[in-house]
Amino acid sequence: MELSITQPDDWHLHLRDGDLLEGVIPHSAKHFGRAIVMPNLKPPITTTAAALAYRESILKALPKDSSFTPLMTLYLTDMTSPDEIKRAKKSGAVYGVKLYPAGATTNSQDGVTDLFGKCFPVLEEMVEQDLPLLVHGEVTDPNVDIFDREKVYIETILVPLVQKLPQLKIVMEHITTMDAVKFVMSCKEGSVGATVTPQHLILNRNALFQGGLQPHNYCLPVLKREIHRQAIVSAVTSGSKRFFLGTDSAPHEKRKKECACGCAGIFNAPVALSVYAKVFEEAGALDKLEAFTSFNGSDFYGLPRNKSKLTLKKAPWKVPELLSFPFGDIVPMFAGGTLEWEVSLN
Ligand code: OTD
Ligand code: ZN
Ligand code: ZN
Repeated sequence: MELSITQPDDWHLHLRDGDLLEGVIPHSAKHFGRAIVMPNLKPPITTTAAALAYRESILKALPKDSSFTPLMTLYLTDMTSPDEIKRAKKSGAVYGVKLYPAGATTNSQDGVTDLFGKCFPVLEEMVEQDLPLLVHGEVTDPNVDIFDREKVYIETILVPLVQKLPQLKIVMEHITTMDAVKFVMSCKEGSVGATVTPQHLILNRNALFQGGLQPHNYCLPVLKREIHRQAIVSAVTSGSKRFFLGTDSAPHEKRKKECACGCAGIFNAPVALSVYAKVFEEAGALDKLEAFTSFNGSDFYGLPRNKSKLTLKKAPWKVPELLSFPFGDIVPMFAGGTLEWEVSLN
């Protein structure tokens, strides 16, 4: 069996910088036409000038024949100014502003502490400039159970935000719960969308502990119960335009995952399309796959769909155990496993 689909885009990607960038970027550029590049570097990409410089280094790191296009984002802080939003839009290179609640995930310590206060003028300017807010939707209160942090964020931040600023375009990133599905479905189509990762579609929280602690399945937001996984599978395979592909591929060196205080993040770029295809096939919804991978995201962002095609072949292939780079090793998602859909490039 073969499926020919319009080339997909990745609407949520961590490309890192330096050696790591050079090592991982070919894996995204091979399959995806464009990607929304997350700004959680050290230091974070908080200005348009920094986003433009980062964009240059991404372009430099690309394989020679690649036409991959990075779509840049700004990292929102309590200090971001409305003028910075104007500059971002004017640059033509920035496509969204990323909201990390301070402390919610990797390199989020400079994130937002006062969204409805200090950040409000910036949000109003984003409406003006038609720049979407990309949200890591989890509360950071240590008293809230880690499995409830998305639900509580929706109730305490997203519902009031949509009420206060209904014109603001929002992407709820990497949704993991039925609560998030319900929230997105309750909003106006085209104004609130969501990205969905391969791991949250195919794994539930048991995968963190199967046969022993599994650090390579640890990411944030953390994997959830099976009922939540089923809810997001139903959402993406329903054909709704509100949900689109965002891998959240987040590479860390093996030694930083396999240690006493392992980093959060799953490097899924090499396997993402195979996993999405498997999920849609198992749901009997292969006819809905292309809209999810290749139409819904660009339509939401108001960008043209890709013109080129890519073929998915139903053929088993072995995921490498390890990817070795001059700086160290990275363990990909499903390392050493066999996947059933192979990407073949036209
Ligand atoms: N989650 N790891 C990272 C980011 C994401 O919240 C995220 O988007 C990372 O390493 O940058 C992770 O587990
Ligand atoms: Zn996030
Ligand atoms: Zn991410």
